[in-house]
Amino acid sequence: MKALIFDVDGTLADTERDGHRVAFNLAFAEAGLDWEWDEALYGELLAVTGGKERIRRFIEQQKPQMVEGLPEGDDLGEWIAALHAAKTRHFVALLASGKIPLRSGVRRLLTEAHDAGVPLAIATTTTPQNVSALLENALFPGAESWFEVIGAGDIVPAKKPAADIYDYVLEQMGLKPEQCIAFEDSVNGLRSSRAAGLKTIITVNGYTEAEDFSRAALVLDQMGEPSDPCHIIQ
Ligand code: XBP
Ligand code: MG
Repeated sequence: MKALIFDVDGTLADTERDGHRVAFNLAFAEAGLDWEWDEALYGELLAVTGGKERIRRFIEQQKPQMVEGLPEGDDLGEWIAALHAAKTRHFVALLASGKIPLRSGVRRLLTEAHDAGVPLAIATTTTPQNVSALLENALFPGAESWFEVIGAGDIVPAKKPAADIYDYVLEQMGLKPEQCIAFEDSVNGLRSSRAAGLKTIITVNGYTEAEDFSRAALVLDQMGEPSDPCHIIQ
């Protein structure tokens, strides 16, 4: 085994419900939009990976009067990008406040792998700024140096469930999929890692526990600690 490759959101930390979702709503309020993504709606919108793509999908689903006055065409793309940049600023601030801890067993597993000299990498849809802020604040300052490659966000043309981000990480590390294991939390993530040929371990969370993980090598409730062990779901 030549490397462990980790997804970020939902895998390293439970970032969606109380992190990204809250940051989106703060950015909407700041922009004077009367949009509010509650927990249920956000759970549906999570089917779309990528924050900019998720905002666009929301706009496409709205009745005309909810989105009247928004720019059209390329201007809409720029408007969404600016709104998403504001959301990222709010999310980074949430991480800096220490509000979002690593999930159970993640620090233990990363530390054991690092100490055993097993290379680590990240393959995520979220933005690089968010990865840096999570590692700095929830793991330890300078933790980015533990990861040989951090593949994040717009670095690839197609986001998960496309294989692109995992293919990118494998290519950057000069490794074959059969030499690595991927860690994910969602069916979109599993589709991506499997499309790249990677054996995948899933740790489910509130938003993903009902999804179809039949193509995973192992499905757990968490990575777990000796005092709070994981349970094998599948
Ligand atoms: C999950 C995603 C991301 C986050 C929001 O990424 O799909 O879009 O929900 O982050 P992963 P951004 O599970 O692959 O880590 O707004 O920065 O996209
Ligand atoms: Mg995820």
